[in-house]
Amino acid sequence: MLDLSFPQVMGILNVTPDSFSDGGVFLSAQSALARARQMVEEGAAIIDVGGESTRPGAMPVSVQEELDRVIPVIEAISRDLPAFISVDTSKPEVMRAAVAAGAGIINDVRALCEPGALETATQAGVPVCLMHMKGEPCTMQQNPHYGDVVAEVKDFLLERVEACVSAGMSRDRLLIDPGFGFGKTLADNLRLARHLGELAALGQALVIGVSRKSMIGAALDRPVDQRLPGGLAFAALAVWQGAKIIRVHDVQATVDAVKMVRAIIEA
Ligand code: YH5
Repeated sequence: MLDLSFPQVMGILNVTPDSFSDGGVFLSAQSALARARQMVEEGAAIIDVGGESTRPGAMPVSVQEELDRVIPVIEAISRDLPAFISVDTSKPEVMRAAVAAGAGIINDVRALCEPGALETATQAGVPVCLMHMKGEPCTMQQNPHYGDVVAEVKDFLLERVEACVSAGMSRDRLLIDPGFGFGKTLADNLRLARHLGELAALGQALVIGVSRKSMIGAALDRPVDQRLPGGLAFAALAVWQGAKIIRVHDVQATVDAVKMVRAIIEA
């Protein structure tokens, strides 16, 4: 199992043609593998392979399309690289095939809420990251509203953890993620960031993903290619508050930031 006694970096591997952060360049399994290899060399412990775009306004992808995108890449990474593989999907069919192909973590932005997902993930027997999202990717940024965002996210994640445990999953294999940018205003995201310690205190390994997201753009007024310093500051403060997995595009810089914070924590 993945060692989470100290924080680890998860490298994002988009295999979507419409993913503008990676320019849609990593479409073939070979170039995806090359990108994964680079992220492992830079210190990523986990490679998160995703074939569905969950950016605001993104369109749904068919099961077959998603399988065609992610399975060859997971097989290649599993064969060639010393890394854990997570599969960023909400579809039971993709979860099943991905785990058979070598994925060791299911990362579901819909927290196993899709029909059949909870049963499939339980059967698969691998750790699962449960993420909070309000609404669906196509509508989630249309006027999101919360009473107390920290309490709502916490209650949702606890409810999903209990649903997984009731289904037969072991509690120590459940990771939680507040879902930065998923149906949240900038103020909501900042409040969550300020209170990450409360989520870490729930006892499940805490995952966060803010890399290059609009919330950094909005906080700093920076375009997508100038959000790394903001992302590093965010990662450092997340690790300080107990986050165990940081999901990013920029692995090397984030590994250094995480190592620096770790050195201070262990001083
Ligand atoms: C996450 O937070 N996010 S996909 C818009 C961007 C940049 C990046 C430029 N999957 C998460 O990465 N899984 C995604 O604007 C995730 N946590 C977990 N566990 C969205 C993404 C992105 C979106």
